[in-house]
Amino acid sequence: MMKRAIVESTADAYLELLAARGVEYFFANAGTDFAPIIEAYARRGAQGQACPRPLTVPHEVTAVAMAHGHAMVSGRPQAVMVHVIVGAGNAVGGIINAARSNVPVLFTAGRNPITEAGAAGSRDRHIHWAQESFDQAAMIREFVKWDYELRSFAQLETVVDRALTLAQAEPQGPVYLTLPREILAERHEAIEYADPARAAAPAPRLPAPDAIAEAAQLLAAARNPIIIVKAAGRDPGAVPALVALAEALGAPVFEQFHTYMNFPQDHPLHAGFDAAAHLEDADAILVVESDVPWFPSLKRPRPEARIVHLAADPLFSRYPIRGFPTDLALAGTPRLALQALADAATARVPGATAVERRRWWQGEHARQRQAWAARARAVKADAPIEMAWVSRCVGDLVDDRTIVINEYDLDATQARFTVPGSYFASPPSGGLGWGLGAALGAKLAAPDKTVICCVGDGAYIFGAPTAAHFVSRAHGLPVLFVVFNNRAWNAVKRAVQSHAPDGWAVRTGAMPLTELDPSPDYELVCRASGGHGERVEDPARLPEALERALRIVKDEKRQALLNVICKKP
Ligand SMILES: Cc1ncc(C[n+]2csc(CCOP(=O)(O)OP(=O)(O)O)c2C)c(N)n1
Repeated sequence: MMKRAIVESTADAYLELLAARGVEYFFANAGTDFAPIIEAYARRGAQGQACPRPLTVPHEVTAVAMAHGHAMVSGRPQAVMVHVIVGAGNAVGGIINAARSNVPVLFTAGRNPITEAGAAGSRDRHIHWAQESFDQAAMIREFVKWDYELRSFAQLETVVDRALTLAQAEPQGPVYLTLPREILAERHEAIEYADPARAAAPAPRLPAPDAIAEAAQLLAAARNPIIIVKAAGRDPGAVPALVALAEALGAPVFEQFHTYMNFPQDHPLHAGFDAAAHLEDADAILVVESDVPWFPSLKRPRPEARIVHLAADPLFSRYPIRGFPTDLALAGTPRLALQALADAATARVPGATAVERRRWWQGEHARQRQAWAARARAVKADAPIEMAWVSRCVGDLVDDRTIVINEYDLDATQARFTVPGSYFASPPSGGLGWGLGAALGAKLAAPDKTVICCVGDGAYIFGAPTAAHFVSRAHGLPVLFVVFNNRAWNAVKRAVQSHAPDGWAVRTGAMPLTELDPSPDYELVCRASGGHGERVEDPARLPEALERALRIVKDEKRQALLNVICKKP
């Protein structure tokens, strides 16, 4: 059906289309290029017309991470708009994260006026000369699925629909649209467009039946099959399918470097977070949505082990190098492919075999959990506080309505995630600064859930905290932030230790470029935006401090931050 909407400009028509296509939020960090957009928002607001809700986000790192966080929870792409090349420059790290996480984002930037005079929107600020670039998308083209510059009003519907469908086509990811000010400012009276859209992302895909049968046969024939998974839980529907497959095989599931909740941690076949010790015993390995199932330089499977990779893009085709041995690659929607494999495996694996294997792994599962619990008990009274204890205390707060965003330092062995869509960890690309914004975006997408954001003190600083706390207050997004404060970049220290275990840095104890001392009073940064902020140094008082903070988040709907002073590495 065609719809006709009254508009005043291209910018106005653009907002009309975004709203019609279901984009709910417009995360914006504005500049002079936004003038026609802001004018259009004002008109549409005054006249009661639908728009994506505009949110001022005073740093691009936060804006992109919010769109990332929203989409990873809701599954729906949102719009981000930043200021020409300089705003895009600040956003690049976040776009790299979204790309490597396969999260759809409609990333947009104003395009500096091209004309020096003569058009509505021509240059009228001194920056308009220096902010033009030869190829605005160049700085980010490698990490978006598509980029385009809006060239005329006539193509607006096609461009918006193409951007949104490409972002949502598997493997999903960000797209980049630049919006020249003259085009946005052009006067128009109406736009006619198809409503609903005549554009669609490809439907979910199942690998060919004979490939499923071959993979099922390969796994069923194994004596000791194992499953390694990282990001299948990006689609919460993949979790029950993975459970069905693991049960059909009686095979353990290792969440290796996991970025999502993929498999219930309390399931007897959940075998923890490190498959390395079992690689040599495995004669068949199913690698599910995992770019890095092991480190070949440290430990690899036996050469004769048969290996199946299953993912939307099992070759990880945007990675320059990735050479994990592969006997069979299944490309398709993990939810469908895993269920098909489960059905095919059930028919091939004798029930008694699955039960016997499961019994063995169940014992392993129980031993593991006891060891993890013992670790928390052993350090619970340690001062300065051990991160394992912080993790256990945070883990104890997790219920069926909790979402945890983890950008460093929550040790998943000390928590128990059992609900799909309840746990999100740093993107595979590891661009720091993601956590705070992702938590705010998650809260926006799931306002009834409790959102807890775990960050290292380093990650906290990268997350543009003043902007994040501003957004929390300004847009009513109460989140509990827990800063695991070890006053260092321990990840960098660990890299030095493993690079040169007997080297100068280890022997002398001198590790320049890794210290975050003196540590700021991070709790005050949250308080500066009306939040609750508390510093915690006594391990015994941590549980009550967490509960107090959580009550403030839930009852008073105010953000809270605990600055937990942890042992310095
Ligand atoms: C944008 C960006 N810059 C630098 C790094 C390198 N880096 C990886 S981890 C890390 C330190 C993180 O510190 P913190 O959050 O305090 O956690 P910790 O390592 O102390 O556990 C750094 C600087 C990165 N991943 N991303």
